[in-house]
Amino acid sequence: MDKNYKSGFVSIIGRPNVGKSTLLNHLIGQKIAITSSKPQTTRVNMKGIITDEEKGQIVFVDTPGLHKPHHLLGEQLIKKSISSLSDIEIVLFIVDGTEEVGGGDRYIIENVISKLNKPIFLLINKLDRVPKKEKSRFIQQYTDLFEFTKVFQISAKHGENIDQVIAGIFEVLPYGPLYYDPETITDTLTRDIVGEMIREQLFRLLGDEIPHASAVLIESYKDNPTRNLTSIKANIYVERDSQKGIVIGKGASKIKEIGENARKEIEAMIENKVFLELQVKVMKDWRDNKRNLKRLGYIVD
Ligand SMILES: Nc1nc2c(ncn2[C@@H]2O[C@H](COP(=O)(O)OP(=O)(O)OP(=O)(O)O)[C@@H](O)[C@H]2O)c(=O)[nH]1
Ligand SMILES: [Mg+2]
Repeated sequence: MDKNYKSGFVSIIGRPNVGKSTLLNHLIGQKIAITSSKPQTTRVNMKGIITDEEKGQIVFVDTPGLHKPHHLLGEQLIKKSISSLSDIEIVLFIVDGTEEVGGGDRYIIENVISKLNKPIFLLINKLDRVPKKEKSRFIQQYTDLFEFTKVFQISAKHGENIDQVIAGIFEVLPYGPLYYDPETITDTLTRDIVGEMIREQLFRLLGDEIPHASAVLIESYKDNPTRNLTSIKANIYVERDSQKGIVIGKGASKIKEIGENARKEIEAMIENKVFLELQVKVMKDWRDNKRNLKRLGYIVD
């Protein structure tokens, strides 16, 4: 290891739907975290790692959006986000630059960020959609509330000013070891990302309520190298019978569409042909049941 290497963990936090997972994917140049136009998409802390041969290594941690929880699930997600903030070097606090500062962001600044005593970078996202005349006014609103270490206006979706954020991180990071092999981009298992990709289609293809009441578990994942085929069986869990009917759709049309879209995403990621079998099951009120949350992997002992 080069003694001039810098390294460390960097958490990405913010309200739901501000673009945290989109940013993570852009940072590592590959899609590993799922995204959607609906809030509360992310349910896991997912690491994305970049290694610069000369400068060092940054381990980013994408987190669930901070919100007021209405279920045990939400409480657990917020715990996860907050737990990502110990043992890290820098926080990237992302906000939606198309809106004025709101109660949610104020709450996070007052109750989370200002208690951390770590370098906090403010990333004002969705720059591509901010009217020119509003840009400086919105920045002012945030910088009036807190003294951020650095402030960037970015577009996570279009990759604007992301290189500057990375350069800013390397300025602040301490010298340190490589935590992961230089080729590693995440420590999340492929099969877990596959489960997320199925869940992403639920967020994209179903209304507002059902995606939040859904979970996915991979039942089996088998590579068949002689046939260049990966066979995957997954269960989609919903909370009620009526939701099951909607996920399946008329003549199974919805579940077919979900399966086809997810299969294409998975094939692109693993670079192999995929046979995907989906089943929809009811797990009653799983979002408020500790045992079920454990079973689904949302509570880890
Ligand atoms: N126009 C525009 N849209 C963006 C940008 N970044 C993200 N989005 C969109 O914002 C929505 C939310 O993005 P996500 O990355 O899922 O947001 P998130 O913060 O991870 O959300 P949660 O996981 O729910 O907390 C998606 O529809 C993205 O395409 C951006 O720079 N510009
Ligand atoms: Mg997310």
